[in-house]
Parts: sequence; structure tokens; C-alpha cells
Amino acid sequence: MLYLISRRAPCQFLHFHFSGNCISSTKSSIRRQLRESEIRTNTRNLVPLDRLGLGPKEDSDLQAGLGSWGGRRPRRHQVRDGDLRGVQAPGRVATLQAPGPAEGGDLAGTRPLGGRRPCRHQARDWAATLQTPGLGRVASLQAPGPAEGGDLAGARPGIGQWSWVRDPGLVAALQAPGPPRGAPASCLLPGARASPGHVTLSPATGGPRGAMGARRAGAWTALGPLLWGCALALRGGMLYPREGPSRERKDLDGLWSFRADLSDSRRLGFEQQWYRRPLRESGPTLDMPVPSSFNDVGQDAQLRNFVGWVWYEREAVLPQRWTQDLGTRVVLRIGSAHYYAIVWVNGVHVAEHEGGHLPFEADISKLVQSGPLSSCRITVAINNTLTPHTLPPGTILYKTDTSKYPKGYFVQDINFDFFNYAGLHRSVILYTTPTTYIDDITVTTGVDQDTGLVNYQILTQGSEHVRLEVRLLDAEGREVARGTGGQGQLQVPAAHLWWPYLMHEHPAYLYSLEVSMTAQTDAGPVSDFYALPVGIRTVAVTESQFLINGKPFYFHGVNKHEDADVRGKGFDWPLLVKDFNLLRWLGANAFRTSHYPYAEEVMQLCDRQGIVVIDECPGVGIVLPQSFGNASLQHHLRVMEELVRRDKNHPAVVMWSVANEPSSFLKPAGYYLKTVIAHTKALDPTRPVTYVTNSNYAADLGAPYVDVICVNSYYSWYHDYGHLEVVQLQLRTQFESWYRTYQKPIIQSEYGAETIAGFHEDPPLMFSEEYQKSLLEQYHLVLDQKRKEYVVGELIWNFADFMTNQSPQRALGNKKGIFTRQRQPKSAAFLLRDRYWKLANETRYHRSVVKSQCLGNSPFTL
Ligand code: BDP
Repeated sequence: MLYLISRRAPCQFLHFHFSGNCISSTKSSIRRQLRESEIRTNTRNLVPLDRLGLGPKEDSDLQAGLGSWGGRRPRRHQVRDGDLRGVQAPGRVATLQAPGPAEGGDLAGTRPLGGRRPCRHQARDWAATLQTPGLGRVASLQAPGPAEGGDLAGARPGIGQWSWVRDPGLVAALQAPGPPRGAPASCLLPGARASPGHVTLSPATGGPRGAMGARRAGAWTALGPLLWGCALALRGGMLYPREGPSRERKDLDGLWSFRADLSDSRRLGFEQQWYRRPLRESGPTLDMPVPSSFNDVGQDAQLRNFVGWVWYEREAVLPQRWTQDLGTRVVLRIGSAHYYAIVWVNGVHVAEHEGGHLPFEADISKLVQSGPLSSCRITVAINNTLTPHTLPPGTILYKTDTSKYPKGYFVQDINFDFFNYAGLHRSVILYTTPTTYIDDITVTTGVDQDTGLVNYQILTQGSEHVRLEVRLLDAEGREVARGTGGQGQLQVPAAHLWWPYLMHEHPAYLYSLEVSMTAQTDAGPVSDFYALPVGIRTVAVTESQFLINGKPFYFHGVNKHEDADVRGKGFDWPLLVKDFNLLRWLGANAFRTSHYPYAEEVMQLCDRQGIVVIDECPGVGIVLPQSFGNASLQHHLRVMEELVRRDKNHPAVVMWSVANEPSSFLKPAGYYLKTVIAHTKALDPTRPVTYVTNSNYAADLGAPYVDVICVNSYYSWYHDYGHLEVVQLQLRTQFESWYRTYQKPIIQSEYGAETIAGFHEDPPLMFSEEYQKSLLEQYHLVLDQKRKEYVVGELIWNFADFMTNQSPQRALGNKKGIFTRQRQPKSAAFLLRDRYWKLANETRYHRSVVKSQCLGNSPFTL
């Protein structure tokens, strides 16, 4: 169960910048947008998704205009000020967010509850964990004394009550009921101190800059078992399908049959039940490559801009064992279908999934094992319509002026700056497991002196009586630790830590966690086996640093897109390998998955090459007030669950980003962002959480809840055009204002300039390669000052040019890449390359060992 409490935060200023336009917005323009969007979303009859309830649903609970949040009777998933209400029931752990203003003193010391006036959410029997947002870590609390106040409304009345601490930004995870597994009664990290909304590890506790403090490491030992114990347990795992002794895999990449439903209603496919028979019998079909976006492979503008349902179909021939061995479980997995997908196998509905960029599965064993067929017909209907409640949001604009538009004319409107590519973007896979199987593995790691700690939790399905054995193998395949049971801690003396690229002589060291399950079932003994790559590393945040393995880490990297000619957002191995070679050439040690989760294979490569990832969900373009309502919020929480479930075991992922440039100045945004951040922290207490803002520091209502401030700014681009001389002053002001307000580390998460490769102008003019270089140089002057204080990273916008909607501001897409869309360098790439290698030389950990880690010649020398 999840419980949340919200506190209202005041809305002060409005500053608005989105999708390539920098707009200073007044309240009245926001109101106007709201009115317009209400008009749009009230036009119900034409939205192609309404059959599935995906069209405009109930309007959000937001009252009209900029009115207050929560105008309606709160539903089960709604939270009011100072009130505890159930939000979801994803597992056994609950989350609380402090309801009101801070009370009492700091959280220093080992009696976090001591001496504080208990507020009304007092508890007794509950064991609790207290998360320290500044650290992305958890300390445990035990409800101290006699109960006071009421029960947890809707929780498990009678079981217990909960003693609350303080602080609006502080998030706690409650484990219910009973004692925490092996957790000490009170163990705030030694020396952790709290400031409103932010608990930080002081340098004194964390050790001198650059040194792993023994005390902190000791805390890891104590907290290790607790960390994995308190993460939200999601139902059903999403382990990447790997072949092994007990598992087979069959990729369905290649040509599929394809048909767009061009009917006015877009519902012909459902009316005629295209899934019942081979698609070619419904009418003309096209060959469509998978994985790929469907938009750019044809010669047809109508298909490129199509909005509505498209249909994919493919026959798969199955090995005989799959269809005849009833002890085999056959799973269909779709890596990413943008945006809403319905799946049938042999005409039978097997799955439905909302949201692109994340995988979903269906167990199709019964279907394929029930008949004589050794093949199956897989049909996938996909709808790319975006509504105010999807992620990303969008709006269908109906153009009703018949003097200008044909009858029924509509277009998809979006508030984000990349083309809304759609289709089967990643592989479709069939794989097998035994019917009793390893369903999920969660690994968190810590370090105690030079001992690596690997905490594991394994979930199985199919039988209650399983035996689990785990072995940890080093990179040479030697066993370094072993354990038994569904959870435990492995200790690895003299562990090789996972280090980022260029930070260490041997970056990206991976162990392999080999999990073996055996079970006695009615049908006899069953075994399953899964090998998970594991990197041992820690992540922490102080008020001015981002620490990996206790050492200050500076993000020098890029923002990317999954985007390329022809294939759009379709996964492509050559492109992926090229991009990683370019990253290494550049000396980049990090990227943000702007603005959605990337393919699992990308994350695996990051683990293997030491490229650090800020993992962003598709929360981009959350601009209109109705996109902050309950429907959106519920979906956003679910997407974060899916993202964390998929990516939680990647050592490369060091931080979650829940959104890009939401209208965080709008009144409901404070509650919305706070809730999504709290939920993410409850899902994964081991990583910091952020979102990327372009709001004014004084107006941003979500910033109190993030661990790291990520700011986008486009000085001398979207305003003060051509005036490079103002960049330094404006950037310095930006950093100083944010830091003065929040005392949290800051990442310059986007900056850049549009540049057409081959345009040259000196003195620099906008759009020329010289202008891009000069603008970057201006930024770098300030970054070089501030990185000595509290700026912990810089991520260029963008790695490569990418496609956008057509607009007068975009000449064949966004051209802020330092590489072209075809991955050729512009002048700025060389500038950045010099800089990044210089930064790497300055910030690497092992000064004595210098080796080129680049594929070609590199300036990485002493
Ligand atoms: C930023 C957005 C990014 C845009 C970029 C731009 O986060 O998606 O592409 O602006 O305008 O605000 O180039």
C-alpha cells in the first residue's frame, strides 16, 4: 500500500519555456491555453482512442484555470493536504510524505524521533525506514512509543500507527507490518544532517573529498540488508530475456505485415476484427521492418504524419518443444510499442499496454500449447495518439472551420521538441522459461572498506517450494561469493568496483550473479537459471557533490535521442555501436536518456563501457494544467514503476529523472512532482531522483524535492539572440540563484545552439558552426568556475541533430547536435572533445595509471 500526504506550496511567478520556444508566460496566457485545451479535449467524438478509454477521459481533478487542486471529491487515489490516503497497492511497502511544515530540530544524531512533538500520524507497531533524499539512501526508524492520534486511514487499521518526523521534502518508506528485516532500530547515517527538505552528508562524515569514509562504509554494512528490503516490490519482474540452460529465445525482427487504419473513424480494424484473420485478408498491406518507426520508411506523407491505429502482424514458427512440453512457459515480449498497444495471438487478446519506450509481456503458453499448430500469428494494433493524460502528453486539435479544413480534420499537437515517431521500436521476442521460474532479481550494492556488498532479492513464480542458490563470478569466471535463499548479502573481499569511463584504470568492472532455482513440482524436478551482470558501486549526493564510490563525479556528457534517418526511433545495432564509439571519442562519461527510456541494449552497453546514465521517463511536455491531474499522475507513477523495474539493476544508472521541463511553476505541479519523486524514491531508495527544469528558480515548485538540481538554459539563443556577451552574466546568475535557494548540487542539463553543418560565419552569426562553438565557450568559462563549487555536470544539447515536427523554427529538425544526424562532427564536437578529455584528466581517480580508454588516439595522457 502506498500512502501519501501533500502540502500545498505557493505559486509565485510564472516563467515558461518549452519545445524550442522560449516563452515568458503570464497567468492569462496559461488560462488561455487551458481554455483552448478544454475545448479540444471536450471534443470527444472524434478521438480515435475513445474505444479504449484512451480518448479524453474524465477531466482532471484540477479546477478550471489556475484554481486550486483537488476540486472534486477525492477518489481513492487522491490525496488532500494533511491527509493520509491510499494511492496504490503495488506491494508490501508504503510511502509517507511529511505533511506539514518542519517541526523540531534537525535529524542529526541517532534518535531521529527523539524529543520531537509527535504529529498526528503517530504509529506504534510499524517498522519504518527513513529515506534521506540528499543521499538517495535509507535509514531505519522504529516507531518509538505509545500510539497517539489516529490510525493510518485506509492502511491496515488496527495494525499500527506511525510516528512522523518532520519536513516537507522528506520521504519515508514504511514497511508493514512487523519488524524490519535485520535492521537496527535507529541508524541514520552517521553525521547525516537535515535541512528543510534535504538531508545531506557532510563532507566531514563522507570523508575528505575523494576518500571513502570508513564510518559511512560501515553504515552501508548496517543498511545494506535494509535497502533492498524496503524497495517497493512490484508484481511481476521484467528480466531481460537471456538464453541459458533453461531458457530459449527467438527474435521476431524482420519484415512484418502492416496496415494503417485510414478510415475516418480509425476504427475499421476493430469493426472488422482484423486480428481474427491474416491481415492481408483485410485489405492491402505493406512490408514493415521491425524494429523501426513506420513513419519514414515509405514514400507516403500520409503515413509519415498518420495519427491513429496501425496494425502489425507476423507468423512465428515455434520449436516443437515449446508447443508440446507443458513444463515450458512461452512468453511474448514487446520491447517498445509507441504509444498504446493491443496484442492478439491467433486472434486471442493476450496483452494491452499503455506507453512507449518500456517493455511488456504476455504468457502465451496455453495458447500455443492448446492446438496442433507449430506456428502462431501475432497481431499488434498500435495507436500513437497522445492526450493530455498520456506520457508524454499531447492534444488532438480539431480544425472545424470548413472554409479552411476538410470535414473531420484533426492534427496531433504536442509540447515537446522531437518527432512523435511510432511503431514497434524495439525487438519483439518470444522466450521460454520453465513453468516454475525466476521472475525477478533485485540487486543493490555497497562498499565496506574494500569489501563489496551485493544484496540480492529473488522472486520466483510457479511454486512455493523452491531452492535458490546464488554465485557471484568475477570477470574471469571465478566464484568470489555464494549464498542461498531468496535474499541475502554476498561479501566480496577486495572487490573491483564499477567505475565510470575515464575515472579509473579499469572502468565498468562487471561481476555475474548466477542464480539457480530448483523446485519439486507435481511434474517432477524443475530448474531455472539466470545470470545477471552486477557492478558494485555506490552513489551519494552531498550539498555540493555527486559521489560515485565516495569520489566526486563530474558529468561531462551529452543528451541524446533515439533518432536516425529512415528508422526513426527503431533500434539499430550499427547505430548504437557508432554512437558509443563517438561518446568514447568525445571523452563523454555520461548521458541523459532525454526524454524517455532508451532500449535495454543501450543500458547494457552503458554498464559495459562505464557510461553513466541519468535515466529519464517520458515525462516530457507536461505543460498544460490538465496534465497535472489525477489521471496523469496515476499513469506517471505507473510508468516510474515500470522504468525502475526494468532498469534498477544497471550500475550505469545513477539517477532517475521523472520529467523534462514540466510547468513546475503551476500550482498543482508542486504536489504532482513531489508525489512522483516520493514514489520513485520508495521504488528505489538507492538512487537520487531529479527532474529537469527550465523554470525560474523562485517559481519552481518541485525543486524542494529533488536531490540534484538539473537546469536547462539557452542564453543567447532563445533570447538575446546573437548576444554572446551576455551569456556569462546570465549563467552565473542562474547558478548562484539556484544554489543560494537550495544548496544542492547543480547540473547544467541542457545548453546549446542550432547549427547547420557547413555554415560558416566569422564573426559568428547564429546557425553557423562558429556561433555554436562560441556559445559553448562562453558557457564553459562559467562552468569552469562553478564546477569548483557546486556544479557537478554539463550535458550538451544535443549529441546529434534529430527530427522534430515541422515548424518555421526547425530546418529539417533540431540542429543543435554537435554531430549531424548522420553522426558526422561539427566544429563544436572537436571543441567539446578537447574539453572533456581535459576534464577527464583533471577528475580521474587513479592519477598514477594513465591509459587510453579511447578507441583511437586520445589526449588522455598525464
Ligand atoms: C529544451 C528541451 C529540448 C529541446 C531544446 C531545444 O528540453 O527537448 O529540443 O529545448 O529547443 O528546452 O532545442
